[in-house]
Amino acid sequence: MDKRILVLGASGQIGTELTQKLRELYGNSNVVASDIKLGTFEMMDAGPFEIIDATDKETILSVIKKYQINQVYLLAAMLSATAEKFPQKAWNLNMNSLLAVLELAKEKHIQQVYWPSSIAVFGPTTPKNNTPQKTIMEPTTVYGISKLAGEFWCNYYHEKFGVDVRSLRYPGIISWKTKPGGGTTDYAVDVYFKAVEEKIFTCFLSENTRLPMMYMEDAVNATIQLMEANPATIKIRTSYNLAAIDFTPKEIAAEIRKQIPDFTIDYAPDSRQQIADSWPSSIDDSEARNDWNWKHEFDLKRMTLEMLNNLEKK
Ligand code: AKB
Repeated sequence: MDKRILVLGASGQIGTELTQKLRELYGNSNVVASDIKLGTFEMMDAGPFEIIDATDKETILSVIKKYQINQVYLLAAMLSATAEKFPQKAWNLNMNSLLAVLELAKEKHIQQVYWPSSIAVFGPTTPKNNTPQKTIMEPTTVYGISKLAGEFWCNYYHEKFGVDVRSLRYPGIISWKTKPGGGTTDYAVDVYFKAVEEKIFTCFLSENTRLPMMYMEDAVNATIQLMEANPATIKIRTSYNLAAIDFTPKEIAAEIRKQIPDFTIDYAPDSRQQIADSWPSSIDDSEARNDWNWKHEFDLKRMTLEMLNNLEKK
């Protein structure tokens, strides 16, 4: 079957690069980008673009029909720090968009769904190091609660209605093309931008806060690999643990200093510290590695070189 893809939330941090990669792989005209507002010139120029509110099932359906879409990547979401400010709005966006797309899949308008979960599904009572796939999950953020509920909705639609929905628990994602917005792991992107622009960075997390992270290229590859995998190999229909690297603000600063020796960092932890403290430090993703052969390519050193080289050119 030819892939005809709709990306909801295509202008976000992951959406931007995932859309670009999907267009490279499956052809520009087969990948419809959409967001609640207009996208960048590059995105709208390269292929079809539609304005869609991801919670509006009828509009999604009309676009599915217009382009004969068979796969939806749902990336619209409110991230952890913003969700704490707007809990109701976050719940509505994160849940209603997912339920709309799962219903469309159940009604057989589309054949496959991708939906991202997050390390935010874990909480302060979860084992912190090498967090297993199946463990105590008691999230204390609105975002984490919505992701955990979403995971079980995915599993429910799969078990009950045979919906082919696939999901990954992303760690913090780091990229130089599009900045994230409203997350707790965002410092790990900001630090590179500030290192190149001003050689100084004030970090909103404390120096020894260790969090799981991943370079964007690995995240995009993992996503597409999961969606391409033979359904028989997908044994988890909630969401897969996914990991690459983990580090602290102090460690990323030391790595940056190898390239920019006069870079300095100081620390002014804010409300996001509490969110970070409730999340794992590292993740055990052996199920993903065993079931569909996931492996990451970027370590901290390689990612730092890529980030700094690209930002300097930019
Ligand atoms: C956030 O910080 O909210 C996100 C996430 C880990 O899901 N980057």
